[in-house]
Amino acid sequence: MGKLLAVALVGIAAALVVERLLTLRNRLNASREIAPVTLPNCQLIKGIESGSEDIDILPNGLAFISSGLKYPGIKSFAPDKPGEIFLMDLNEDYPRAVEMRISRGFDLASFNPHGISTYVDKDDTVYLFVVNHPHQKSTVELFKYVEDDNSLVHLKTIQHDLLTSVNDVVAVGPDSFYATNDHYFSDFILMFLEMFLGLTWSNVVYYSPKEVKEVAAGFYSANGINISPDRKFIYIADILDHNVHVMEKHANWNLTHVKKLQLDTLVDNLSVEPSTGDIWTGCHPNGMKLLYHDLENPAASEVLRIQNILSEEPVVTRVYADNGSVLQGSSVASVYKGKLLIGTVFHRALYCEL
Ligand SMILES: [Ca+2]
Ligand SMILES: [Ca+2]
Repeated sequence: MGKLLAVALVGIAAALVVERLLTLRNRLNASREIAPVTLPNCQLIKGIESGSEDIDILPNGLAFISSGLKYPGIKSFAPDKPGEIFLMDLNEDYPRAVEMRISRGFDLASFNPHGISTYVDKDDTVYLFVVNHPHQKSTVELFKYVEDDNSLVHLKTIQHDLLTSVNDVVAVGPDSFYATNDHYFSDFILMFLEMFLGLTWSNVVYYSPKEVKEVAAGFYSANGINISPDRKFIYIADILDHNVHVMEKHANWNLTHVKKLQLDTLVDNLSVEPSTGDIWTGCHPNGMKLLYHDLENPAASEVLRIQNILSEEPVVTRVYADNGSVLQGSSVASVYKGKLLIGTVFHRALYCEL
């Protein structure tokens, strides 16, 4: 009887592991292949060789690009090189990416930039918020942009017990923001276990110097976050649940659920086009290829434009799709006056004229 029970328990455990593996394969869209969607006027951006995970464009056409992310379990083409911020002026006829100088007093050697967000204050001061992972920790670095010499002055490093595994931020003031934690755990093994077990412990946190609080929870993995042009709604991508959540922002900074738009791809960062309110996303059609980097079978890229997300029938358009032969692992897409920038987690960046 004892042996029978042991065999039964082993059988149940094995069945549970197989069930979890199959569920994880679905969460990663592991069997999806994509049909290409090409754009006629695109070129790879010179000088960006090891990632352009997030891109934020100011209303005047200056694009900030974070580059050189080192993230547990994900490929890096420059594992020993510190990360960088590039600047591109999209008003130029042939925009170039220029590496920005960062002021002294900031530890550049451990700079590992991830999600970014800009904020233009009433006095026109431009602030840049950068998620940083020095030594695999999570901080948010606050910089001031100095136009005269295209440099960034480091103002402060923000660390908090609720900011554990930060992926992206959206600034809502000169020193306040919402942040997504893509996992509950920050340790690599525990992060993988969290994903394997399909736990929904990922959340969104509001941060200001006076108050820090969780404002949304229950995500498989909250990733990109952004705000509507009227600043009433917050958009959050759940990368492992293949959707975009719309949440209403309240006077006390709490968020309440409005709706969720289901897609068929792993949605990474979200950009909002100021003039139309359209959401542009960089997506991973197949997350397995992103996790298991193989040059013979690289991670693909996919850009979606979501129009009228608040309406009964939002319109989702696949603007660009590539099997990785041109661009691997797209994580962001952002537009300015008919010009599209597509960034990637660890690969290059693409500039297109629409
Ligand atoms: Ca961002
Ligand atoms: Ca991201």
